[in-house]
Amino acid sequence: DHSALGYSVGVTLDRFIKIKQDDFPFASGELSQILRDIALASKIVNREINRAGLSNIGGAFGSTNIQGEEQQKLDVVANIRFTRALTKGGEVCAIVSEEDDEVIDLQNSSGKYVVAMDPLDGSSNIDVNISIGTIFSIYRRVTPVGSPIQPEDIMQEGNKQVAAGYVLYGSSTMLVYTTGKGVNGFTYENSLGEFFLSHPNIQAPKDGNIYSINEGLTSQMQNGVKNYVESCKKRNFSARYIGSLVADFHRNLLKGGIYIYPKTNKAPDGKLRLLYEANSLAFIAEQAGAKATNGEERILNIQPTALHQRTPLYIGSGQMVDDVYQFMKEEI
Ligand code: AHM
Ligand code: MG
Repeated sequence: DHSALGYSVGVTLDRFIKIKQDDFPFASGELSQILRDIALASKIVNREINRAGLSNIGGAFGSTNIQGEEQQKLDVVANIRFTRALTKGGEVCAIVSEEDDEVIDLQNSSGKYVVAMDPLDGSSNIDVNISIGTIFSIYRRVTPVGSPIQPEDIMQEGNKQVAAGYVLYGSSTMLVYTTGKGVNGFTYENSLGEFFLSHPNIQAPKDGNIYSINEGLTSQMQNGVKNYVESCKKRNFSARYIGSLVADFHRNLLKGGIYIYPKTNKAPDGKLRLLYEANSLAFIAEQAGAKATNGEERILNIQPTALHQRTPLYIGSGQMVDDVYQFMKEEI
C-alpha cells in the first residue's frame, strides 16, 4: 500500500498522473498531457488489435518502411493513432517514428517536447495473435520554443529523456512508464476503458535465470555472446523468446532475466533502433534497478547520429548484463 504517498494500488492512470505531477522536472501539466494523449491512443490501438482477427485488418499492407521490412496494416493504424493524439494534444513539436523515414515536424511553435516512438513493435507477431507493443520516449527540445526544429532537438542522448514507457498488448494490456522517479505499471480494464495502477514501483530482480535471444542466429554472433549462451545452458536457465521486444523485456523485468539482440553478420549494428526501442527500455530498466548496454557501453550514453540508427542491446537484470559483458571482454 502506497497510500502514504498519496496513492494506492487501483488508482486510475489519470489520477496517478495528477498526483505525480509535482514530480515532473519541468512545467508539469504539459508532460502529463502527453502521457494522457499516449494512453488514449493506446486504448484505441488496443481496440484495433483486439479486433484484428475479426475485421481482417491484420496482414500485409503492401508497403515497406524505411528498414525494408514488410509493414503490417496495424503498424500503419497505430502510427496514425499515436501521431494524431500527440498532434492534437499540442505539447509536442516533433515526432520520430519507426514508421516514418523523416522527422515529423508538427509545426507547433509552442510545443516543448519531442517524442520518439515505435507505434507497434513486434510486427511479425501481429498476424498470429501474439503479444505486441508500443514503445515511446519523451525529450524536451533543446533549441528555443518558437524556432524551427533542429537536429540537436532530436538527436539527444538517452540520458536526456524526461519520460519513457511502453504498452504491452498481451493477455492483458498494460502501460508501464517512468518519469525518472521509478517505474509504475498500469493494467487496462476493458469494460471501464481505464488503466489502473497494478504494478507500483517496479523493481527488477538483481539476477535471474531467463535468457531471451534469437538462438537461431548464434552462428552469426560473436564468441563472447555464444559463450554466455552456453553458460546459461550449463546453469539450466530457461530460454524464453517471443520475438516481441516489449513482451520479452516486460517478462524479464518482472521475473529476472536478460534480453539480448547482439550484432550478427547480417546485422552488424544489431537490429533494434536506438531512438525509439533501446533508449526507452534502457531508461525504464535503469529506473527499475536493471541495466542496458550495447555490449560495450551504457545505452543511455550513446550519442545518436542517425534517426533510425540501430544498436546491439543487452538489457535486463544487472548481474546478467554484467556477466555477459565479462564474457564479451574475455573474447577481445
Ligand atoms: P520490428 O520493429 O520490425 O517489429 O522489429 C523489432 C522486433 C523486436 O520486437 C523483437 O525483439 C525482434 O525484432 C525480433 O527479431 P528476430 O526475429 O530477428 O529475432
Ligand atoms: Mg520495432
